[in-house]
Amino acid sequence: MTDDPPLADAVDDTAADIATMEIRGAATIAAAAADALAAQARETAADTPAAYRRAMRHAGRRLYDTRPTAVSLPNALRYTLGRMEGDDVEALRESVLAATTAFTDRLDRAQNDLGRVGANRLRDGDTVMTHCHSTDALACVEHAVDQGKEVSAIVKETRPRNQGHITAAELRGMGVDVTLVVDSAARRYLDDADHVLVGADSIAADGGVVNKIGTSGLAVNARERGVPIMVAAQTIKLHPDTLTGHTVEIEMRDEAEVIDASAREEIGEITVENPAFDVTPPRYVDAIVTESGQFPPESIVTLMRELFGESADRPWEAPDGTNADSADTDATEPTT
Ligand code: RUB
Repeated sequence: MTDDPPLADAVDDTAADIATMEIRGAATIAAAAADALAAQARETAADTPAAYRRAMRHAGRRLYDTRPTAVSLPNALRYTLGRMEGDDVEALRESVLAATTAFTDRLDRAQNDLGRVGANRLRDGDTVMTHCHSTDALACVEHAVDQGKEVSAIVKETRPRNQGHITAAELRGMGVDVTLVVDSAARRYLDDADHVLVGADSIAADGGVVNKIGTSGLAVNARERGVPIMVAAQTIKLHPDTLTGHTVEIEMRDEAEVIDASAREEIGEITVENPAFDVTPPRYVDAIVTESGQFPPESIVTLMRELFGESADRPWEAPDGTNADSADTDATEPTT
């Protein structure tokens, strides 16, 4: 067993910002993780290849341990650390830096490409209902507006953290008319909506969509009202572990986001639960819009297999599958 190698400040800061949601939203988290790994790649002072690989994996684990639900984070680590190769420190460094740059470019391109696909589903004069704040979903509206279509939005505020306010501000920036509603008003306003448009943190092999808590209730209501449900999600949201029977962990957040200390005191002994995400079953989803085109949820598994094969590796773990890192040592290094 060896001591953990030092982390670049950018890794510690990014991990802290993801955990506290200063950095939030699946795509943004993935981009920030790639940037942090690039900083680690540049700054790691390791003088042997094994020490360098250990330092990079340590950074990967620090980032991985922040929030559990958005698979874009492990997929970012998979993409970048999975391309770490070389026989000396400089080659390893170059490979990680090339991978982080390629990953970030790919993210930007994917969002742009899926935005174009999603925009084709929106007609001039349509109204979308949104939940939470999704950069992938907003890319679809932005492209529709760029195509000259007039789009309006009914924006759910999205308790407890009100990410709907971010969505409302960004839509206004695009010149979209916005009506903000409390979450419980959604069903009433669905009659005025032509689409429900949401993003995703993870998509399971069966086409189930993991997104901000409240998405599933919105989808059920929308189906009942006959309003199509469109999920905008680039392929880094596909969760490869679900191919092998794993489920997606739903993050439980602090009760302080739901109720303040004095109200809690006043109410008396209660349990407060604060799940951050829920799962919308595939039967309530009409289309998943990705950079590779749009898919019915049932066929997303084909795309997932193409991209990940049958199983996904975890390059932030040591080669022996543990976090001990003792399995990866240079011949000249002591192993204890
Ligand atoms: C954010 C959320 C977003 C997805 C997709 O939750 O649920 O809908 O992450 O976002 P939180 P994007 O605020 O808890 O991170 O399309 O930007 O990846």
